[in-house]
Amino acid sequence: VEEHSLDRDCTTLSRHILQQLHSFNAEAQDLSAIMNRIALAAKIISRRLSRAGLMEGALGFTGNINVQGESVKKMDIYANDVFISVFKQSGLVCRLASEEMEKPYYIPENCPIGRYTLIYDPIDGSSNIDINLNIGSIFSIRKQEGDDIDGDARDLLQNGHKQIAAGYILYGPSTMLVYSIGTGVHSFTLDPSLGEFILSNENIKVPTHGPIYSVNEGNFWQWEDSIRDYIRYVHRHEGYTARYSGALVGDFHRILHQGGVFIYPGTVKKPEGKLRLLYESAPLAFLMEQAGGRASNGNMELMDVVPDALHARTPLIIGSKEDVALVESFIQDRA
Ligand code: AHM
Ligand code: MG
Repeated sequence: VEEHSLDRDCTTLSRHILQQLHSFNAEAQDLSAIMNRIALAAKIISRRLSRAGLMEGALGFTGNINVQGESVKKMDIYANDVFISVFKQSGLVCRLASEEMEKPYYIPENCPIGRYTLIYDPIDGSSNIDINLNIGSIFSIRKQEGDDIDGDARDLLQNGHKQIAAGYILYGPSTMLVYSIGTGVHSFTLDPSLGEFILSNENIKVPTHGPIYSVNEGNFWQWEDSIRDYIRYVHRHEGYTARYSGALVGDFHRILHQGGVFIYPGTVKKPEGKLRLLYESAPLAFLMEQAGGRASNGNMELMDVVPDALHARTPLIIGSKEDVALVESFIQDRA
């Protein structure tokens, strides 16, 4: 027993990444170093969140409106800055693009050596921050293509297959980090006493069908008929249960383990839905496919969607294969 628990404590995120890489070329080393920095960001954000309710001025709004037209919270900015800080002087990441920044942020001392771009949503589920409910961070890593001399980062406007790694951090009762570098999906739990992420589940596979449907039904009046048809179907059949937390990362995490589908369709007010392709939908699509599930925008595979702007939005249907296909069949029926 003693030996077993020691082995467990030693299966840290950094060791795991090296095991997954199977090689020691330059890219493998870069990727492992990048993931270690992300893990540090996760620890710093997690530390602040666990005390935010006790700290003067950690919670609440900044009074500013971001590029999305949403009110910015202090934790959004804090978390955004943490990701920038951990990559300073790393020589790894030259550009960072996030929900909270209109344009990519360049770390001059890392350019042009840093050939990678980190695209992230520093706090996903911002409405949960001030009430101490689960929130997350989402990240995606892409290789910079071309020189980006104009600083317009046009090479980021490509499909989800360009991601070389993706993952999220879930700040819940414990802090978890879930990642994929294209070799399955693996989850880690932060042991605060060790300050390390320790392996929880390797090669997570999503069930092909599950009971969860996760959607903001308050938008029912704003949906197209096809989505209403699907929800009516669910209401009339046994075996479904609704779960919607207001934080995509949490809802996704549940579906990853229990199966089912998360849907954020287009609405009257937001025809492309709410979620952003590059730092919300595409990274989670990468993970869901790696776990044996699917992601779609209703008409095509989500991984094939090419954004026309850094902050482009897309409808999202993601989860178990059969459940995603069922939603799509209602869309096809109305097409
Ligand atoms: P955020 O990154 O600004 O918090 O927005 C994304 C969040 C998702 O986590 C969540 O699924 C969705 O927005 C909830 O939106 P709504 O309140 O419209 O249902
Ligand atoms: Mg956000």
